[in-house]
Amino acid sequence: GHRPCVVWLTGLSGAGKSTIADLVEKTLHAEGRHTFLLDGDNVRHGLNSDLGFTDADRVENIRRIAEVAALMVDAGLIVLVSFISPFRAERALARDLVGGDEFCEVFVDTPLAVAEQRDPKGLYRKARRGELANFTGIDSPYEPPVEPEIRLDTTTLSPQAAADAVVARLRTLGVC
Ligand code: GGZ
Repeated sequence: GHRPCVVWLTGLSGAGKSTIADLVEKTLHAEGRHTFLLDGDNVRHGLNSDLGFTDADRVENIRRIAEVAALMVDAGLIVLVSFISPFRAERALARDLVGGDEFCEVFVDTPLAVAEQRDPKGLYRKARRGELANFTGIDSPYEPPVEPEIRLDTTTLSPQAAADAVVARLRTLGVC
C-alpha cells in the first residue's frame, strides 16, 4: 500500500514520542515514502511561538497543528505528529479535520512515574519545585486515549520495537 495519512503520537513529556517518531520516519524513508515530522522544534518555535502552556494555548496549539497536518495529507505526505496533545476533544477535532480513514492515533503510554524518573530535561523536577507552572501530569491534566489505533507500552517495548509496531500497523492500514 501507499497512501497519505497522519500518525498522531500523544503522551506525556518524556514518554518517548519523538524518539519513536524519528525511528518510524527512518523506516519509511528507507522504503522511499515521503514524510514530514511536526514537533515542538519546528512548530512551537515558529508558527506557534505566540503560544504557551495554559489550557487555552494548548487547545490552540493542537488546533493549528491539526489544520497543518490536514493540509500536508492533502499534499500526499505521511505526517508524523509528536505533541503531548493532552485533551481528548482536540485529538477528536484533529481526527475529524484529517478524516478518520487517514488518521492513526498512537498512545505512547508511559506512566507518569516512569516519565518523571527519566526526566531528560529536568522539567519534572522544576515542576515539582514549583518553578514551572501548568506542567502536564503535575498541575495540568493528561487525558489518555480511550480507543487509540495503537497503544505502545514503553515500559516493556524498546523504542525500536515500539517504532516497528507502528510501522506494522501502518502496513495493515495500507499506508506503507
Ligand atoms: C508540558 C512543557 C511545559 C509544560 C515546556 N507542560 O519533553 P519536552 O519538553 O521536550 O516536550 C514538552 C513540550 C510540550 O509541548 P507540546 O506542544 O507537545 O504540548 S501540548 O501538546 O500540550 O500543547 C516539554 C516542554 O514542551 N514543556 N513547558 N508546562 N510540557
